[in-house]
Amino acid sequence: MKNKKSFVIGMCTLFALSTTLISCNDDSEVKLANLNVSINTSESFSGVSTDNIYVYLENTTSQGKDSVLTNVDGVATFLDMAPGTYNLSCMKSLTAQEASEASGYYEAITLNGTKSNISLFGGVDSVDELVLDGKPSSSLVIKEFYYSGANDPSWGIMFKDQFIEIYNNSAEVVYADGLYLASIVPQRNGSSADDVISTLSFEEFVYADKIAQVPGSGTDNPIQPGESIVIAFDAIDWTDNGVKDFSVDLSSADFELYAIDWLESLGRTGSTWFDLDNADVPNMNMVYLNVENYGFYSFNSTGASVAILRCDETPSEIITDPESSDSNPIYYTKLNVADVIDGIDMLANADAGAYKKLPASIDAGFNFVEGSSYTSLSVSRKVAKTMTDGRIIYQDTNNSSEDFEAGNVFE
Ligand SMILES: [Ca+2]
Ligand SMILES: [Ca+2]
Repeated sequence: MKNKKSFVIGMCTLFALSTTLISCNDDSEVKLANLNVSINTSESFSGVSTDNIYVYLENTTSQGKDSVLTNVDGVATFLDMAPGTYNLSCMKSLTAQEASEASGYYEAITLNGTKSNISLFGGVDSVDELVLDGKPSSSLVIKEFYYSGANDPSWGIMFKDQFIEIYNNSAEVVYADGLYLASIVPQRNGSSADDVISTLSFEEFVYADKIAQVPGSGTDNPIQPGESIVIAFDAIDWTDNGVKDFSVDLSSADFELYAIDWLESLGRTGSTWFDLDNADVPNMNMVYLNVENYGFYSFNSTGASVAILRCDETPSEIITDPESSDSNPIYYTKLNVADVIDGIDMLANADAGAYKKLPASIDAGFNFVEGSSYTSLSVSRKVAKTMTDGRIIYQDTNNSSEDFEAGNVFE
């Protein structure tokens, strides 16, 4: 901070009303001002350290700027400032780890605190406050994923009750319109002794065998902060036939995965046994199914990886699985890792890490449910923080080993 000694002003009449000023002679010396600025954090970032942060004080007339570091109590003290009007500001950059510990949002973020047009009066010690806050861009997260299928002894449900829940983890409205939901492959996940580890590179691209898209023109499907949407494979009340201890009621799902009409429009055939259509639940727009006939958009019940994405153009680049045979080629659509908003690797068991198909930038770990398929177990994201208004922020460290836990889907 500059060392301010005195501030002489000719227009002393400006300050004539201040009782703290000394008498006003031709070259009178105007008393200077002191200011203590306390830095606090918004509720979202409570716990972030406020010491050793530069606080800037800018004179709105001269644009002269001073800066002072906060002490261990988060207070910056400006001494001997000229009376006048000032703008206050401070900022602090958090690493992804620091942001995660404070807020639950795992991404590097810059917090800012500003206040405009504060007045300093000569001879008066003032106090003020700045609140550090920031808006994370990570907004939609996979909150719950149920791929395993129902532990239903009658085998009436199988995996028809699969669903995924996508949650708005931010403080802003997010529109689901146009969001892509991709089943990430290869499906080999360590559940079979015949599974081979893929030779595909998962750094820049990931690969899908099924892609669907949330319908809408941009603002038709708002997700409020702390709210979510459920996308069901078959939007049926699966608890209806005395099987409520095994499954869930999906009849009020927000969207449904239904492929038959789309397949038939392409001259292909769907599956009326597995793929049901609740007329009251809007259908996702089908984009890609790698099975020519009798296909449907479900998830692999022995362990499924999934991603949500936003893409500038509809993904359309097809590749062949290098581990598939010439006589029975398996096709995938290539997706840019940079387009992925959230994704999780759910594999067969604790020993299946070699079958990961998402890069560490999206999911540094993996998770699973005990027993693999037909367990009535889903994986759910852990709670990171509950705001005073009740809004929950879910833990998102881009590591499903840490962020998710398995539990009964019907509880
Ligand atoms: Ca369906
Ligand atoms: Ca429907």
